[in-house]
Amino acid sequence: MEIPKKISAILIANRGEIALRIIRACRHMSIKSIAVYSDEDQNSLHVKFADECYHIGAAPPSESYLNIDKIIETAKKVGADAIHPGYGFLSENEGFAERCEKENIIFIGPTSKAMELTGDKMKCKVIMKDAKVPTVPGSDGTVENVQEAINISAEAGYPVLLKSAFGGGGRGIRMASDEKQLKQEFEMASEESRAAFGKSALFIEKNLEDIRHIEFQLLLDSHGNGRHLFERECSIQRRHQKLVEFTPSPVVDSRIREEVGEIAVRAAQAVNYLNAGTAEFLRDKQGKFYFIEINSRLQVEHPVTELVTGLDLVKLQIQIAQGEEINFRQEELKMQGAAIECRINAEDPFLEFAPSVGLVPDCNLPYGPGIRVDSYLYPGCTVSGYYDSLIAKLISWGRDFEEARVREREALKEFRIEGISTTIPLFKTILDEQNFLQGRLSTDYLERYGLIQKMIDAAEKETRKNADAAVAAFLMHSEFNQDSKLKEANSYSPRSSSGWTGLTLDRKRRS
Ligand code: MV4
Repeated sequence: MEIPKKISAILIANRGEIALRIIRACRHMSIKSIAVYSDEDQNSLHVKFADECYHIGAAPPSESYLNIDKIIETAKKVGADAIHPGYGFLSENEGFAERCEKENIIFIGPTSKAMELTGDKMKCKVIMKDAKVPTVPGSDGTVENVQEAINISAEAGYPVLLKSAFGGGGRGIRMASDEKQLKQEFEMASEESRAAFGKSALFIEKNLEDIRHIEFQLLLDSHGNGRHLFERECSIQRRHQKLVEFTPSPVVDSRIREEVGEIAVRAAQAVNYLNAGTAEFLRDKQGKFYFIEINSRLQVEHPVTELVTGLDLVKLQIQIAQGEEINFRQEELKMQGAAIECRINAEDPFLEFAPSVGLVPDCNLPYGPGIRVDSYLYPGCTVSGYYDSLIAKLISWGRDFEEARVREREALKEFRIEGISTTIPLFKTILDEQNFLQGRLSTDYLERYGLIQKMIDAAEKETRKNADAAVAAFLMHSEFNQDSKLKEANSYSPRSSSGWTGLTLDRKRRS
């Protein structure tokens, strides 16, 4: 067998918080970290933190972080023997992994062949059925024509979903409640799939209702070892973007964890998966788990798993990539406590999550027992509109869910980011919401329980409280300054913006 080569320098083909996360792992392993950056990221923290940094192009991702030729050329020129793709950008691009393989650069992730299989949901599903991994009832591969679609749907039972084999993040999914609708949707879905992915490759699944998204973290090495690192509950999402992730899931006990975890490892082994990955499941209200896909990357929410296992997933990725064997048995892994992550995005949750970019003149990150912040923010930094809106991950750990929840909530209150809008107000509302507390979650959690309205109500209440405090302070002050101008000002506001009447103000003044 080939003698495994120790990695000495890693080029990080990414930016933001995940680039920093990877740089830290490099430092812990005495590996040289090499950052690349676009015009927009000249002053970004990953550039300042890395051992070396190289400019790779203009701000648009296609000219920098997605520019395969430029990244490979840089890696070779500067002597990087491995590339870590992070998440997003080139992380799930099998062509990029293949290019690395050809150029003799270690791609820190699965093989291009495994990525091709995990990227093709339909091929993947057929393999899973053969491996006795439970999948959603529906077609065994692509559905070529309307008649076939009708037959399969009748067997699976309506409503059904038409899914594109090359979709992702909810793209290319349509629902049909009956045969008539199926006929219409099938034509439109074929068209859409052809426009988006160049080919019409549709499959059909029974539509599962009232579902949770629960995923299992996986690690597989080149010696044939496969482990699962337990589950993450990711049901709280908006438009297929996860907002809050935590572990353990309130609907997973140790028996289910063991059972579904083993299925997840089997799923990964069926596609010869290597390195860190995630098996995604949908859980229906009967409590049945259905495999939907394997994500062939390190995920945004990986810290939640790190906090309850004590493992360093990026370090493990690097060790596996350089041929090392996983040095713990499944039975040795113990889930310790609970962890919660909120993805803080530079978006305005009061304005339908419109991106909010620009200078952050000042900020304060929270600290304290059980608090971890993965972020690229610093006072005076700039949030770019060219890239995704994730600016910080706030992760808490507690001995149980309640302790983690309180720590997370209080840390959210400490978090201050000036100059831009963020999703923090929404998280404050979620972290105190009854259904969240009770673990009553589903992929439509936000709409089902009116979380946006609850956030707006809370903000209005807060504004009112602040206005009252301001008026009270003003009046308090005016008592010691009984000049006519101030008295006049008081009489002009019989009702403050907060709804306080003059009468209530008077009562307050007397007390
Ligand atoms: C489903 C489904 C219901 N039934 N498949 C959306 C994205 C893709 N990863 C899978 N998705 C879904 N597939 C069947 N057969 C519902 C969803 C779905 C969803 C899944 C996970 C997390 C959030 C979601 C939000 C809406 C729909």
